Amino acid sequence: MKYNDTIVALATATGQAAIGTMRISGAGALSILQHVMIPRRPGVWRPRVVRYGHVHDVDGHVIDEVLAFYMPGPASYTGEDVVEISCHGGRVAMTRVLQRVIECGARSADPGEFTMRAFVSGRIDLSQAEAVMDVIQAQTPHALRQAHAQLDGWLGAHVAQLRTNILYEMAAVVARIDFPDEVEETAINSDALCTVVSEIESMIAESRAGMIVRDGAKVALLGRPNVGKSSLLNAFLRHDRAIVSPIAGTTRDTLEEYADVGGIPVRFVDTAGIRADSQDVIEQLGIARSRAVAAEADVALILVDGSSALTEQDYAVVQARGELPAILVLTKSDLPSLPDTVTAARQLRQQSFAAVVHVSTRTHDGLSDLHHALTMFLLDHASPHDRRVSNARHVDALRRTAQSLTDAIEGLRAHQTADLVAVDLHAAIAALGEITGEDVSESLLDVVFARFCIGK
Ligand SMILES: Nc1nc2c(ncn2[C@@H]2O[C@H](COP(=O)(O)OP(=O)(O)OP(=O)(O)O)[C@@H](O)[C@H]2O)c(=O)[nH]1
Ligand SMILES: [Mg+2]
Repeated sequence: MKYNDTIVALATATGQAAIGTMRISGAGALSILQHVMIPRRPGVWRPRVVRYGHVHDVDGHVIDEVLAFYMPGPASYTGEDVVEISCHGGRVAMTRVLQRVIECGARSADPGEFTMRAFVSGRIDLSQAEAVMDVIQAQTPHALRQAHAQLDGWLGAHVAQLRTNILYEMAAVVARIDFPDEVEETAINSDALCTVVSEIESMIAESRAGMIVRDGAKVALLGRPNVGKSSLLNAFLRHDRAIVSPIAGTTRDTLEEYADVGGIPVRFVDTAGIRADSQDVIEQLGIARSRAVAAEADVALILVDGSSALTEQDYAVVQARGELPAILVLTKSDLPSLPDTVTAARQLRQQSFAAVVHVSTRTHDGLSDLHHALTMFLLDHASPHDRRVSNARHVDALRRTAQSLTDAIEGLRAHQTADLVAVDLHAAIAALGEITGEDVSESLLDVVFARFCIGK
C-alpha cells in the first residue's frame, strides 16, 4: 500500500525551547519545502545536506529563520521522502511555520502516522513500530535497553524463525492432505512442534519481567502505625518526602512516589498504618485506602517492628494482603530485636514470604538487601539479557499460538485427519503473525498506533 498524501507534524514538544522541529513525509515533501523556504545560498536540494534560509508567508514576509534537510525514500524513517525543518522553538514561530507547510499542501498527521507509514512501507515490522513508543516512554535505562533490543528486531526475527518451523510441518500436513496414500503420518514431526511450544512458553515466562521493566511495578508499604513505613519510603527516595513522627497515625492518606530500583520503575505507595480500633474518622478513611492498596499492589512490603512484640494489628495487616506476594521487613534493626517477634512474624501467614529482610532507616543497615530482594522478586530470576517480550498484546498472541500448537500435537497423537491438524497449525501461524504484523486487521493497527504521540 502506498499513501498518496503528504503529512506534517511537530516532532518536538510545544512550549518554549531553543529549537522546534517538524517533519514532513510523502511524495510532496520536497516540493512543499521548495515552496515554503528560500535558502540563503541558491542551488539544488541535495539529499541529507542541511541548508539555512527563511520560511516566508504567502505575501513574502519572513516567518522565521530555519535549517532544513531532505531525505529521499526509501532510506528514511517512513520509507517515503522526508523533510525536516527546524525553526525557533517558540509557540508562534512553530505554529506559523507549520501552518505555512499545511497551506502548501501537507495534511496534519494523525498520532503515530509516521511510524505507521514505516510499517506499511515494510521498513519495520509491527513489533519494532511498538518499540518506538517504548523507547520514548522508557522510564529507566534498563527499560530503554529492552525497548532498543525490540527496536533492533530480535522479536521479529525470533518470531519469523518459529513461524518457519511451523510452516515446515504445515507443508508436510498439506502434502498428506493432497497425497494421503503417498505421505505417511510419520512425515509430520510433532517433536519439532513441541520444541516450538517450549520456546514460546519460556518467552511467556520471561514476559512478566519484561512487562515490569517496561511498565513498572506498584510496591505497597504496609504495617501497623509507627512501624516505620514513611521512614522507609524516605530512605528509598533518599529525601524526606513523607512526614515521620513518633505519633501513631502520622500518615493519613496514601502517598505515591516514583523511584528507579535496579532499573525497574517502581511506584512506592506509603500508606496509613492499619489498625482496627481507630476512632478517628479521617484515619479510618485512610486505613480503607491502605486496604485497597494492599489488595492491588504488585508486591507488598509488610513492615513489622522487630524491636517490639507482635500485636493484633500486625495480623490485620497480613490479612489485608491475603495470599498475594509479600516481602517481610523487620524494621528498627538498630534497636535490640525481640527474637520471638522475628520467629512469630515469619509465621504470620501460611504461604511463605518472598523474602525476609531486617532494616534500619537510622543506620541504613539492610537497605541494600531489601533493594536486592525487591529486584529479585520483580524480575523473578529472569535472565539478565534484554530480549524479553514486554507487551501484553504479544503475550496474548504467544498464548494463542502455544494453545493451537498443543491442539495440533494432541490431534497428531490421536491420529486425527490431516485437515483437522492443518486448521490448528493455521491458527498458530496466524496468531504469531499478529506480533510482527503479517496477519493484522485494520482495527488492530488503529489500537496499536493510538498509543503514539503526534509527530512520531
Ligand atoms: N530506632 C529506629 N527508629 C525508627 C526507625 N524507622 C523509624 N523509626 C521511628 O519510628 C517512628 C515512626 O516512624 P514512621 O516512619 O513515621 O512510621 P509509620 O509507619 O509511617 O507510622 P504511621 O504513619 O503513623 O503509620 C518515628 O519516630 C521514627 O523516627 C529505625 O529504623 N530505627
Ligand atoms: Mg507514616
